[in-house]
Amino acid sequence: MSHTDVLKAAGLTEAELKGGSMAVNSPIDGAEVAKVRETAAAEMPKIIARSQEAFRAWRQVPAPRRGELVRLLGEELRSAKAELGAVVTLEAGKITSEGLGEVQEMIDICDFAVGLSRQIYGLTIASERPGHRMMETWHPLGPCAIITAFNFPVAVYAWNAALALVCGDPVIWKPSEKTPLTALATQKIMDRALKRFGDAPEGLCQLVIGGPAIGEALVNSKDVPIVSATGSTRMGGIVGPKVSARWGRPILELGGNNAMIVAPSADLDMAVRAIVFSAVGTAGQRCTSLRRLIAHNSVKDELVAKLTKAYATLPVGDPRAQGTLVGPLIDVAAKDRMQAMLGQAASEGGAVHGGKVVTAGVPGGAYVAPAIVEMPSQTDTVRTETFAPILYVLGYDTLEEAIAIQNDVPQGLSSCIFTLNMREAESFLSAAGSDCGIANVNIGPSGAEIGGAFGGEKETGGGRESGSDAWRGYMRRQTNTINYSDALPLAQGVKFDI
Ligand code: UN1
Repeated sequence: MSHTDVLKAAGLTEAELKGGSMAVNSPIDGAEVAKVRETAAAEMPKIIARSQEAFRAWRQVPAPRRGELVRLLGEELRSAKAELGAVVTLEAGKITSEGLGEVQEMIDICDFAVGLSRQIYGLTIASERPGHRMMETWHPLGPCAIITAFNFPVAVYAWNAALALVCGDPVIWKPSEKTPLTALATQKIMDRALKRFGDAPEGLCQLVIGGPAIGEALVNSKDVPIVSATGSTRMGGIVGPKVSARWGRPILELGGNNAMIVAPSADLDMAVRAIVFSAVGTAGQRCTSLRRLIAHNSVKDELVAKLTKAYATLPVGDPRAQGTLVGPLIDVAAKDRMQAMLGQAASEGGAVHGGKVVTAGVPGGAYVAPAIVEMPSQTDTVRTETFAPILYVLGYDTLEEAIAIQNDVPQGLSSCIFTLNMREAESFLSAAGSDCGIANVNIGPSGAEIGGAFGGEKETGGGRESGSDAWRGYMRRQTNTINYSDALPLAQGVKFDI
């Protein structure tokens, strides 16, 4: 199928594809596939006002009824899965299975949110005063801006939108400038769900397309109490303080520098499979991609030998072709950055295996062979997140040392250990173990299910999205004390008789 056919199958019209000035290129071949209309910065106040108006109506709709909209969205996503997955592949360069997996992640979070819409529970708390009862109630908070990155162009939107909507918050979505087409296609799916729902307020789910000026309008507006932003630590370092300075609530999911510790008892064959998926899947462009391998010195050489062998046969190429495991990088700049970082690692004493630019047998675009780099120590290059398939390998002798290396980076998203030793596994998960938001045993650091809270510490930004009780970030908590007695006792035994 041609690019245009893929886009048309997802419902995008000629006017949407040609009606603007913002060029969209496919990483598959670098070709320009559309020129979409940008939202003007001057339109933003009206868009935000519309969202506020939608909020006033939506917050009064019972949560289970709000869940019905998300249930319909899940249904619509199920029937559009193949078409939307293909747009993800076209625009983000993911292999077919990962493009479909991303849509499945949207469906999963919709299912989760539908259940949640009947489980927005608060506590009942024992009061110290006779004839009193305490409880807490969770209320909608207001418009939620969702700023997403190119690498998960639709799943991360769905994590936020599905929760925000059942929590009673309208959404305004600003996708990456690199992936507006998946956003337009998703918005059409959402519009179908809204139509079937019937009486959702206008402006409940809005999409804005463009660059920093649009994002800034959302970040700076007091009428947007929640700003959920996914992207680089640099971006989060600007967005977070600005939102906090106006007393808004930032939910940040920023850079990761995810590691795997491979202990002497590890099942090496299983570790190899986990390493290859998490280090080269999505061409190393997941926030959760494996970037550092910390292997016990007794198994390191054997592991590197197995890995270099596996890497040598990895099918790199057109992500639409059956059998391809490594698609393109998002653009030429990403490829250049990868090459520069490999040069830097080599100058710090790294032994580089693979990592070359691939030009033969690919349809254009920026394709690379994944790299393994054996490093003498954890240098600043290793501590830097490079959004490309580079796997740095370090050795260790004691678990304590391995955990110290694992934690000695600015980011704190995902981590894992491969071991069959229970003491090691539990130490890794303990308070003195991994300092990341995600820590796994005998599973790689990427490919998390939606049921857990997703996010990380330190420069990863501290936000939590997706499952568990991440929904609380989209609501305000109200503590209620109710007096059903005929007296007015004061707490803490204070006397104040008049
Ligand atoms: C991201 O890279 O921003 O755990 C999200 C994973 C996916 C989500 C990644 N479920 O790899």
